[in-house]
Amino acid sequence: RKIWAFKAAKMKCQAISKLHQDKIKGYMPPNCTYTAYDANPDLNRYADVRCIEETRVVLKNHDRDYIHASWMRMPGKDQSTYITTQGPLPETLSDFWHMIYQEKIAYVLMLCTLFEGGVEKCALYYPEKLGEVVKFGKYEITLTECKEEAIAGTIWNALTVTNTEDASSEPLYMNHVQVPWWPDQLAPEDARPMIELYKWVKKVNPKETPICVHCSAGVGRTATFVGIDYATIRIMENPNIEMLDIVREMRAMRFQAVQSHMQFLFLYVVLMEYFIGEGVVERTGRVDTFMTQYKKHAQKKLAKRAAQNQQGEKL
Ligand code: PTR
Ligand code: PTR
Repeated sequence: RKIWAFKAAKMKCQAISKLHQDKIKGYMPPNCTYTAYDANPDLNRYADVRCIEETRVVLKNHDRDYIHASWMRMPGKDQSTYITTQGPLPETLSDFWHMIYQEKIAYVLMLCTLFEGGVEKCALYYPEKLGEVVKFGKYEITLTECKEEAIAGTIWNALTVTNTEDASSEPLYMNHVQVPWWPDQLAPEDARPMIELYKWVKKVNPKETPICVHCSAGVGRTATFVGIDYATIRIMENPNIEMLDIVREMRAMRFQAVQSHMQFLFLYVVLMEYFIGEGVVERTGRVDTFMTQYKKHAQKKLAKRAAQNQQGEKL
């Protein structure tokens, strides 16, 4: 089934156009409110990245019920569910672990590094050495195994989380997978490692438990990754759907999902590569041209960012 050949050709012009970019920039769905976000400024990493009330993850039996985290449910039956969240702050470390324990998360995907360009993007919330134990609130987290077979340039560790205040409670065995090669507001030049990671996550994570994905704000990189799953399902349902509409739908679940134009382009490229791999889209000349243009654009932006980061680290 060549579902997407037509769309792939059409989108080349659309995706790059300024008009298209402006349509998505700053788009906020109507009917979303931000009550708990507004009430907890100290628990939000960024003053301009809100947390939607209607989809927020509510903490139970904890000091407070708020964390800057949103449910992203994939459309249709029997699909994965994601929790998308900001990189924990020193103030929210025990909230983060409470959420992981409460929702029995088996995989946490970290799409950022602790520091980027000399600026802190995420608090250290996990042990870094084999056997090391860290404690946040009532949760003790132990690094039990550094996995060797990590894929797509990721760092994969196994952690055990125990609730020290309840001796009868089960420990939680979970995996922490870090992608250290994706700078914020930008996107990788090559779609293939992302697809590899996406397929792997789909394979290893049981659907009964949500997958927790975070970066720094938890909106740009995070929702672009979750967007692979979401958009794949929506396009298979309706090959004529517009990517703009897909992003708008995602933004009703997570504020500023797929934050920048470059991430929007990247999502296109990932989907095309994915569908080409699945044999449902043809690699036509137009598709190739688009991919090549994207790559050049990405390389330029990434090189600029690397130079800025070097500058930042020197200061
Ligand atoms: N206004 C902040 C900034 O641009 O620095 C907020 C922000 C930070 C927004 C990072 C998005 C960011 O990207 P990500 O969601 O991928 O961490
Ligand atoms: N601060 C910008 C924003 O308003 O979201 C971040 C941004 C970064 C926007 C990159 C767009 C970007 O990509 P491009 O310049 O390729 O459109």
